[in-house]
Amino acid sequence: MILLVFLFAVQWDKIAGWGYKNGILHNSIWLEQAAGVYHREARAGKYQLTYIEAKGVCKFEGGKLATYQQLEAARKIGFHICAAGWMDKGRVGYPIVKASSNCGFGKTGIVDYGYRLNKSERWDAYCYNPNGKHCGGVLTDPKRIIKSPGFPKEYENNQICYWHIRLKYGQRIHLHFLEFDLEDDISCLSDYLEVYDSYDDVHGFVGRYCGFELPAEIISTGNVMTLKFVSDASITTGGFQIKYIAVDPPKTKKFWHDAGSTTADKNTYSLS
Ligand SMILES: [Ca+2]
Repeated sequence: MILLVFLFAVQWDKIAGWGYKNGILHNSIWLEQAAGVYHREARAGKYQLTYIEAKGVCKFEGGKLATYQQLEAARKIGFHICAAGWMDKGRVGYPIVKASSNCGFGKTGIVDYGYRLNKSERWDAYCYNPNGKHCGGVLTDPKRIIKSPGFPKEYENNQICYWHIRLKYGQRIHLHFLEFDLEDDISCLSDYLEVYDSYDDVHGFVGRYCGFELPAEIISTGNVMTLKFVSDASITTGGFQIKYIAVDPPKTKKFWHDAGSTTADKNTYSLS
């Protein structure tokens, strides 16, 4: 019995690591989606979710683990992911559109690992939710505009979005707030944007923002940054637009002088 309690405590610790903090589930990283199917990996990285955890990740966002047929339907419109994930009923596989010897054994189709007997194996998750409010993503372009979902329309209730900016090693990220309007309250408990100077939303907390005052510009210390947007169940406002630009490592003093000016937004495109 003591052993059981101990095991439970260890297990709970693990879950708590990617689970609830301040009433919010810090579940996973949104990666890609098509035809209502999403690929998600745990915040801790690739292949970290047991079957139960994968189910929980999808359920929290109002979806379910995708069936084989749903994954195949997504694959047919170009959903190609080189990472095995849990599907409905404990099946594991991944969708391959373009044959490659590095991934999928040179075949196309769903690479099917079958129904797993051991549900404690750790994989990613494929969720299905045709009504999901999609937001967030992994951004690797040197510049981009990040918008709250639906911008310039008001964002919706009950949103959680993560944007992970990952640039080249040595580069830094310059965040510039263009427009900002989130439900205002003193402690930003209702709707807020959080900025983290790190890969996740645990380390490197920079600030939590709400209301309609434009936050000051932020420059990362490294080449990764995480933005997290949360809205609660009532009252929405205009949302935000944030531009980021890659700042290359300094070469000369002159470079730094020039770093603030940019040739352009001509290549910038938006993501909401
Ligand atoms: Ca709200």
